[in-house]
Amino acid sequence: MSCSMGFNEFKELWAVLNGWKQHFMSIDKDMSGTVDPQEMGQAVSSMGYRLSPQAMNCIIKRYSSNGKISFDDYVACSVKLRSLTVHPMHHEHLREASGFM
Ligand SMILES: [Ca+2]
Repeated sequence: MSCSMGFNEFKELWAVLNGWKQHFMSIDKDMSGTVDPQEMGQAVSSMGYRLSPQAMNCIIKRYSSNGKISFDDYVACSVKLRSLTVHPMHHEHLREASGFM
């Protein structure tokens, strides 16, 4: 595996990050620069995820500091959600996953 990143890969990554940044800004309704649990809940459902309030709480606890989610945490959280939902049994999986997140 190559460790160097080509320009095209960089461009792709940049586009992905930019998309996340746009999304992050769009869910930060009060433009505070952080996403609070309520904003995150709306964001998660707008991404098409259906999480129980318990699972949502776990995610917020894991990824926020003082109840606020920064952009970095938001990206980490999105990646986590994505990695959980590629599993074909993702509903079961999410329920289980909420135990360790
Ligand atoms: Ca906010």
